[in-house]
Amino acid sequence: MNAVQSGGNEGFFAEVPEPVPYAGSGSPDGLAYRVYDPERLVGGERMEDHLRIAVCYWHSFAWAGSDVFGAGTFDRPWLAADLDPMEAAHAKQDAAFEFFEKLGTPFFTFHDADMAPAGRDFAESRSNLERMVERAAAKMAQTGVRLLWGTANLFSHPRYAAGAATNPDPEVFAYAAAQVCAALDATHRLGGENYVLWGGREGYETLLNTRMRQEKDQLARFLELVVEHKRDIGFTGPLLIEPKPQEPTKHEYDYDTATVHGFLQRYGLQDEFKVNIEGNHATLAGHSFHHEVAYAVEHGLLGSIDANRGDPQNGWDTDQFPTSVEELSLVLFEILRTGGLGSGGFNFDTKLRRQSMDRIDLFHGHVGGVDTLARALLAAQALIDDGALERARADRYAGWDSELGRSIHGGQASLSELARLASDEAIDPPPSSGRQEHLENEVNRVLWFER
Ligand code: XLS
Ligand code: NI
Ligand code: NI
Repeated sequence: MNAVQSGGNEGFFAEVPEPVPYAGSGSPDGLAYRVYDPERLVGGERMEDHLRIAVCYWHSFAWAGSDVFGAGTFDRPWLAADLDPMEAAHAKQDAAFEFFEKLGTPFFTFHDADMAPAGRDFAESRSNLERMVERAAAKMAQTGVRLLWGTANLFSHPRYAAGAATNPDPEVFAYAAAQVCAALDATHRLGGENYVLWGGREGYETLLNTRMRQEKDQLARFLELVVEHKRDIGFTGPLLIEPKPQEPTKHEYDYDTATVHGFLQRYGLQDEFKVNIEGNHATLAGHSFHHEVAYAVEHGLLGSIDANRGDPQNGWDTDQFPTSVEELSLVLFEILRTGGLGSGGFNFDTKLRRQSMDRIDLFHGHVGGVDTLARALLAAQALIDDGALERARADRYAGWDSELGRSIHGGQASLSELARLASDEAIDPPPSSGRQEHLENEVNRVLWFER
């Protein structure tokens, strides 16, 4: 049986004949959801609508499990080297949509290069993409699967070794612009709800050959062009920047959410972009996932989430499936506090380990990740309903509602008046406990005993 035939009548995932069901907490079946029940209401909203889960095309269908030391290990017949590139792209798309449908989650995400093979020149690449996008549109109509976001791969091809928008050569900038133009058109055609820009190689390897200021000006100009094109074609979804501190470059300009925020403000782009926060990128930047999401929420920048995790003993982007309810509960707590993800979602930007070579492992990874998110959602809603954290925060800052607090914010109190107050009234505020351990216990009370 050749590779493409193996996706024939039985499909590529014949071991999973039916969509993964919700079977409840007692189920010993590894291919059933124990927590994720799309219809279950949480805080008045369906679980599926809260989480808006997406499967990514790249790690799951376009990667054969290679690493820098060795070749691919995965059983992925649609990636066989001897296939005709368009035929392989069709088989890959068949496998992807069969998987999306059987997993039963509502969305997917893709890069241009994941879906369609490169042609001999840009025009041929674009036409390959257009053909694959039409085919995807038919599959979406058939299965009901929707597009959370699209993006352009501006990092794999050797032309992008020195960056795309930040390349010293303006022809590379032009090529990248052409690619984003086509990828944004494709996203729009497929009814995508957001468009993502991850600047993997927008950074530097060495400062010895780099004009940082010029490169950032180029990046800002590139983003302006994307905004203009979005308006021209009538795409209404948010544009999202995905921060990451390094890898593949030694230093990425979009280091973390706060850096992206400052960059956007400096170039007057703060109303045009939000962020797509990835768990493993947060920890690479020396932050917690919770920190990055809280920063975005508090500054009105939260767009969407790439749900994954790193390995605490490794210093790189291992992109593992999330397994920590504790970590994700706090992430979801911040998201629920702000009223939800809007048009964003939880995208599984996740890779199997290289030894997980069977096709069925793709199900195990995703089913576990989805259940972890679902469990965390229940815990987060319980934390909101419980109110202990919110009450403690309100108490801690209550002084700012006093006359003094209001006069400081209102601009009535000058530095010298505050000095006078401190001396005339001999104010001597006592230090007060932050109650950290107590609050940690309160979180665990909810995580452990919430039903
Ligand atoms: C890589 C990024 C990438 C983006 C999309 O580290 O996470 O996968 O999500 O280009
Ligand atoms: Ni990502
Ligand atoms: Ni990543």
